[in-house]
Order: sequence, then structure tokens, then C-alpha cells
Amino acid sequence: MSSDNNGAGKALRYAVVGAGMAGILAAIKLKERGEEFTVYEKAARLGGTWRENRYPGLTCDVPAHAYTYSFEPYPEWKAFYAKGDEIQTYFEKTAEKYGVTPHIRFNSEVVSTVWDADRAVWKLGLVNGEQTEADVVIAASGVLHHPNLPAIPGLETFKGHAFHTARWDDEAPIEGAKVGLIGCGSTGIQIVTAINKKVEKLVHFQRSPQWIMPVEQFEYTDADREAFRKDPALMDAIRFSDEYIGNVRRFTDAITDFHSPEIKQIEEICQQYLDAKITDPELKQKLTPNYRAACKRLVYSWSYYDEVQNPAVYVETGGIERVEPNGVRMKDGTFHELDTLILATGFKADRFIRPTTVLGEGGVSLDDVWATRPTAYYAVTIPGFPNFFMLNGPTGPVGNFSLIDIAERQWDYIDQLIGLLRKGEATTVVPSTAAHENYEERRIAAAKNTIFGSGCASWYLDATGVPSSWPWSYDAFAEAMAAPKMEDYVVQ
Ligand code: NA7
Repeated sequence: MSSDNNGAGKALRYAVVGAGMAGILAAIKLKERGEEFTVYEKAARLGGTWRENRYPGLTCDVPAHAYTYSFEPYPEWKAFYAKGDEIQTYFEKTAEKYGVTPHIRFNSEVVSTVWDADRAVWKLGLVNGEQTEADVVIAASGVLHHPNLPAIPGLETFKGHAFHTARWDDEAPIEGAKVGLIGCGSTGIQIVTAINKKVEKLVHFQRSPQWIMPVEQFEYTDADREAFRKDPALMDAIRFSDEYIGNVRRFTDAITDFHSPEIKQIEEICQQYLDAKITDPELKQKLTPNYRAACKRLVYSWSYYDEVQNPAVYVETGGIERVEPNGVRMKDGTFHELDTLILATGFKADRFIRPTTVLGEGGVSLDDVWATRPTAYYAVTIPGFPNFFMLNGPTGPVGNFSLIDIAERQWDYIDQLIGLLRKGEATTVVPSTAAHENYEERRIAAAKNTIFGSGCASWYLDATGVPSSWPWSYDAFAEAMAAPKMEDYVVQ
């Protein structure tokens, strides 16, 4: 099957888990090589996070032209920052264009994948009971897809519509309604900006305020799109511009060292924006965080500070006592009567491929290996789990930049490893335990120096309070992904 191995190579079967941004990327790359692969998708549609999230105001905070596959620029973006439904369309169109949609098995959650050492294959179990096999597993199951539901007493007694933002309820009253919104991450803030003018009242329950990075949004005109279609170099001039790449570099320099001048600059920009926009001292006090900017993922917005001053919005900073059938009772006794309660309470970011059961060499469970924290060697491979590769896996770069670029670089790295299998030079490839331990030791030490470790709670921290992400610069990541250090791998 393989097209570049002529001769010695073996026809490999690949199982890609998940048909989101990263799974589609893997599928396109495998298809280009003429490989035999199946993408297993738990849902009925592709798109991952862009399929699951449909809340009002959903916008990607990476510039649209930079949030595209490098090989598939998209002239049709309607605005500098794209809306969620446009991004969903982009992935559907791209999968179609590259002929990978027919390779996706929808409604086919992988419930288990078990390494058979004797035969060097992964045995996969699907949700319908079917068993199948693959030589290589690509775990592209995403990061933020298990809703974090708050443990607030009485939530189940609410008589109106209560739902998590990734399970948007189209029947829930918003127009002219009394709406409660819990959570102030990017999701909660975007929802405030989208619905505040529609509701009778919006109570935004804020446990911690967020730093807001001001950005400018603007729409592309028909003439812009026509120009992009005629001359793709115009899109490259945006996505590969010194300005954009420089911003990503500066941003990663900032977050990876909380003493850096770059992070101080980000803090000044956020503080000045708050000072300039919020003049009411009471509201300003409510909206001023007591932790450093970018410690929680920065919220990018061009309108939140304007929209939150709409008298229909009330920022509630008191503690929630419980949810009652008709609303929310605060610890001080205040009661907010509500028709709709939106839970913008984020995701369980430590799940990755789980709850799929993954058993590696000797029947060892990934769940056990990850008992302290989810981890992977350079975010891609795991000792004891041969021929198993992760895209956007644990310890990879996260922040306010394009995860598509990250996944593409990870794919280039993976492709070199599976090249050994494809060419018949190896049957299994797996990182050594020593190499991984050395990586984790260095990573954890560096992670404590990142802005995420500067003293706030966020989904960037693992269960022990250590930032779980890539702690070094963007350039260090690009260099690491350019070529695997083969001395760190056991190749048989
Ligand atoms: P985030 O960024 O994890 O934000 C979740 C928000 O929900 C945050 O403000 C939390 O407050 C709040 N939260 C969580 N649990 C509770 C309870 N029990 N009570 C009150 N408030 C709570 O999730 P998003 O969906 O906004 O964004 C996720 C990512 O998606 C985002 O970073 C982008 O990468 C895209 P806290 O700050 O913990 O006090």
C-alpha cells in the first residue's frame, strides 16, 4: 500500500482516533502517502471542538488566516477572527477536498486499544462491540472535550434550562429572558458579548476575574476575498507575516519566563485596557484579577469591557450557595431568579484519549501510567506503548496561538518515526523510559518558571499544581519536532 517504500516496506494499517483538526490532518497526510487508514470518530460529524461548541459568540482567538492548515489556505474567511461555524465548514470542506471523509467511520468510538506484543499490532474495540486491528495508532482525540460540570448543590433541581456551553441547548430562552452564566474563561466572556443585548437580564457569576487582551476585529470584504482567491500570496502575507510570527515568538517567550520583559509588556497592555475602559470603581474592582496576566489563558476580546457595562449585565462576585428550582441562591442570601443557566465552566483538560482503555506492553494501562499526570515524551510518544503516537497530546505547547501549526510540526516528527516502520527498518518504535524521565524532569523544572506556575488556578495545571504544558520557546519546540533524537528511541 505504501507509496514511498517500494520493496522492503510493509503495508501498514493505521487507526486514527478522532476526526477533529488533528485527526483530519493525519488522514490527509496518510492519504497523500497512499497508506491504508481508518479514522474512528465517536460522533456523527467531524470537526472536534468546532463541532461540539456552538455557543453564541464562539470565535477562535487566533487570526483566521493563521488558523488554517499550512497547505490549505482559505480565502473565504469572513473576518480577521473567524466564528466557530465557519471553522467547522473549513474542516468539512478540507476533509472533502482531500478525499478523507470516506475514510472516517462515524459513531464509532474506540473504547479500547490493546497492544499485542507477539504480533506487534494494536487490537481495537469499538463501541458497537466490533474488534479490529491496526499496526499504528494515532491518538488525535483532542484536549478540551470533556465538559467540567460544577459540583454546585441543587443544580439538578433547576426547572429552567441548565446546560454546559459545549452542549448548547437551542430551546433555552435567551431573548428577553433572565439568564445566568457561570464562568469567565474565553467561553463565558464571548457569551457575554454575544447575548447581553438580547436578554432581559444577564447575571454573570464570576469566581475569578480575567485579564483581557485587547485585539481588533474587522470583517473581510467581498473584494478582499476575491483578492485572496486570485493571489494566495496575500494570505501568506498575513499568516506567515513577521508581525504574526513575531507575536507568537514574543508570546511564547513571555509565558515561558514569568520574569521576562515580554510578560511585563503583556501585563501593562491588559492593565491599561482595564484602566481606560472601566471607570466605575466598583465594577473595576470586580474585574481586576489578583494574579498575573496570562497565568490563566488570556482572554482576547475587542468588546467585552464595553458590553459588560450594559445595565442588563450584573457581575456577581459573591459565592454561590446552591441552585434552586427558579434560580441561584448566593451565600449572602441574595437570590437571582433565572430562566436559563449556562455553565461556561470549562473542560477536564487531563483526559486526552481517555476514557478509552489503552493497554501497552505487558498489559500496562495508560490510566495507571498517567496516575500522577498525563505525560508523553516530547508530547508525542509514551514508553511502553509502541507504535502509538499522539497529536496535541500532554506536555505540548498550549496558549494563545494556533494548535494547527503545533499538530503539523508533531506530524512531521511522527512521520519520521513511522517512516522506519513503513520502510521495513523496524517493527516497533517506542521511546526509552530513561529518555522520557529525563525529558519530564527538565520539563517540570522549566514549567515552574512559566507564567502558568506564577500562582493561579487554571486548566493548564496538573493535579499536583505543576503546569502541564511545553515550558520552552516556540523555536525550541520547532527544533525538537524537526527530527526525533533516535538515541532516545528503542527501535526493533
Ligand atoms: P476555562 O478557561 O477553563 O474557564 C472556566 C471558567 O469557569 C473559569 O472562569 C472558572 O473559574 C469557572 N468555574 C469553573 N468551575 C466553577 C464553579 N464550580 N463555580 C464557579 N465558577 C467555576 O474554560 P472555557 O470554556 O472558558 O475555555 C476553555 C478553553 O477553550 C480556552 O482556554 C480556550 O483554549 C478555548 P476559576 O477561574 O476557576 O475561578
